[in-house]
Amino acid sequence: MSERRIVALAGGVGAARFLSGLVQVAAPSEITVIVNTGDDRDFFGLRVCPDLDILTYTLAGRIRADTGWGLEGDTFACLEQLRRFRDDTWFQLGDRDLATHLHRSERLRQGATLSEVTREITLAFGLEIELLPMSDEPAATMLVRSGGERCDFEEYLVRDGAPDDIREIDLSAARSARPAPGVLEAIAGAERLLVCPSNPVVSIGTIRAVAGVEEQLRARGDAVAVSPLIGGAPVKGPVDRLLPAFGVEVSSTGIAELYLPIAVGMLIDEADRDEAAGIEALGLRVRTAVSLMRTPEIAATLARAALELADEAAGA
Ligand code: FO1
Repeated sequence: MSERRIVALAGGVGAARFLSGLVQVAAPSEITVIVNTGDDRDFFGLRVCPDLDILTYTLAGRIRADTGWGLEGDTFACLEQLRRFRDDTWFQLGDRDLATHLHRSERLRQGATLSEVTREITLAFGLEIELLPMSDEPAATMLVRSGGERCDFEEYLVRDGAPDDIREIDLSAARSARPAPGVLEAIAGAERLLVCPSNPVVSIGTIRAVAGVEEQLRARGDAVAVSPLIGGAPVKGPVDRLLPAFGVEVSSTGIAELYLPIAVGMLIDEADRDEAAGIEALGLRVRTAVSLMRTPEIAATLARAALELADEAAGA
């Protein structure tokens, strides 16, 4: 069990599985997670923070296992009833999940910051790990589709099923958002800095876009990133449709190039071992590992490998 201060950059499902491994090999009280809020938006007047909730529910052991989001055993009576009044009910918000959004929305209306409410919610779920939203200000990722229309990330991913029609990814809201309190300090003070296996563009790229964050990450340049690809394909989510829109090759090598300015090493799946030499030639230390986190044990092994690579790079 390591006692060093670990900071991790995280998006949703892949990061949640990785972090449930990390808390087995490092003390949760020593871990701070900086979480993407680019997917956040209102549904029915309620503020929904998908990645913060996916991490919270997963780390609390309450996540819905088959989807990787929402609460296990949840029901959808409220959503069913809403269909009587409207047809924009494409985002599956369960009845118990709605309690989180109701509480968060009222606290925000009372003037609490997203950081404060996130702390209340994670403590209510008994978490010791610290989740920091990347910003307390609006930072929604917007996508421009091939016909020129703009939409938010959940409209693209869930309403439209993530088609291959992205013309542009607009992170300008993140760029004009200030980092939440503690974010820059956490990065500067971290003994080990990890990038979870999340979408490098719309989960990690959003965190990097927040004012002042990229400079901090580059000043350190010692992050260890876990590739979200296996055999050049994403385990979940639209990485293969988003990377090309960002001008990045859909491979661990392409992702390595994206992370090069902030990283010292990278974990890639064993299926991509033939890319290891090329990634090392870029200047990154590379380790291959089993990265399909089918069990908590596999997640713990992956997290341990990431920490060992970070220790090695730090000369520990
Ligand atoms: N993803 C879906 O593909 N379909 C859904 O209906 C859906 C509902 C949902 C509700 C709450 C929540 O926290 C996440 C939810 N997600 C759903 C996941 C989400 O769209 C993405 O996984 C994250 O935004 C990307 O990390």
